Amino acid sequence: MAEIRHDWTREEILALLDLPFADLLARAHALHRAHHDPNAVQVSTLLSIKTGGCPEDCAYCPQAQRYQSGVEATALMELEQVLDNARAAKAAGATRFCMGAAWRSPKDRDLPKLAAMIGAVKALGLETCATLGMLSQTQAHALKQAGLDYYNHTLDTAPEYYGQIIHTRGFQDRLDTLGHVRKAGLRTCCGGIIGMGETRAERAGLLQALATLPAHPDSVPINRLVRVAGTPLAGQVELDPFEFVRVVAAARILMPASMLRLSADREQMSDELQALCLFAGANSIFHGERLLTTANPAIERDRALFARLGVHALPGPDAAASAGACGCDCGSAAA
Ligand code: SAM
Ligand code: DTB
Ligand code: SF4
Repeated sequence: MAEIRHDWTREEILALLDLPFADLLARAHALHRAHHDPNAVQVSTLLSIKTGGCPEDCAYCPQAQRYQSGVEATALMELEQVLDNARAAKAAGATRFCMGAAWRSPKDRDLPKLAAMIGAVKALGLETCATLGMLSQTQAHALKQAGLDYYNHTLDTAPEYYGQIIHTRGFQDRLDTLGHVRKAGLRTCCGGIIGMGETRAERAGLLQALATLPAHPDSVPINRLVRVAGTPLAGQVELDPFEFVRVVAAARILMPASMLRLSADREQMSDELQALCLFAGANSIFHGERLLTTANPAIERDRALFARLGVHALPGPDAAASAGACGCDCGSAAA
C-alpha cells in the first residue's frame, strides 16, 4: 500500500492538477482501489437543526443573516423532530446523520440539548456528526462525551483566497477548531468548496492545506459551490465539470485513505459527472432531498444511479456490530 504523506508541496499538487485528464484519473483510481472498495459508497444524511440568521459573512452561504436569500431563521429544533428525521434517514439507507447549525459557534447553554440529540441519534444505530461552527476545547470534549463520532468543519478555500470569501473569522480560527476536535478524540470531517472564483493554483492551495493537516481528515467533503440567489457568489461563473473531477482525483491521491464525499451541488451534477467523480475516488455522498437549505438529488435518483453503476452502500455501525470479528458484513460468527 502506498505511503501516506503529509508533506505535499504546492508545486507537486499543481503538477497533479495539470496532468492530462486520463493520467490523473488512472493514478487516482489505482490508489482508490488500493485503499477502498471502489464499488462501495458511504451514505450520510444532513439535517439543519438550526437554520439561518447567522451573524457570519461567508460569501457563499444562504444562511448568513446579512444576505437576502429568502432562508427563514428558525430556533434550535426539538429532539423529537430531530429523531423523526434520523429514523427516516436510516430507513432510507443512511449510516451517518449529520446535524448542522447556522452558528458562528455553539453557546454553552445549547450543549445539553445538543448532547441529548447526539445520544438519541446514536442510540438509533447511526454514526453521529455535527457541524456547529467554531468549538472551544471544552465544547469539543463535551460533544465527544455525548457520543459524537465526527465533527465537520471545513477549510473552505486556500489560505490566500480565504479573505475574498469570509471576513468574520480567520483561516487560523478554522485550524484551531480542528485542533480542538482532534484533541477531543473526535473524527474529523473537513474539506472545502470549489468554484468560488479561485484559480487552479488556489485549488492546489486548499488541497495542500487539507493534506498537510497533522492528520488527514477521516472524511473530506468536496463541495461544488451552490450558487444561491441573494448571496455575493450567486453570479459566479460555472466551474468546468472536468476541473471538479480533477480536484476529486487530486484529493484521492493526496489523502488515499480518507473517505471523499461528493457534497454540495450534486443536484446540479449529471449522472455522468457523478460517475466520473466516483471513478476518480469519491466514495461517500449525502443522501436525502435536502442538504442544509439547498436541494439534493431525490433518493430514487441516487438508487437508480447506484444500480446503473453496480455501486452498493457501505453498511452502518449496527451492521458492523452484528457482523463477525472481521467487522465486515460477511456474516461470519464472531471469534
Ligand atoms: N455554521 C457552521 C460553520 O460554518 O462552520 C456550520 C454550517 S455551514 C452551512 C457548513 C458548511 O456548508 C460550510 O462550511 C460550507 O463548506 C458549506 N456550504 C454552505 N453554503 C454552501 C454553498 N452555497 N455551496 C457549497 N457549500 C456550502
Ligand atoms: C460540508 O462541507 N458540506 C455540507 C456539510 N459540510 C455540512 C454542507 C453543504 C451545504 C450546502 C448549502 C446548503 O444546503 O445550505
Ligand atoms: Fe454561518 Fe456557517 Fe453559513 Fe458561514 S457557513 S454564514 S458560519 S451558517
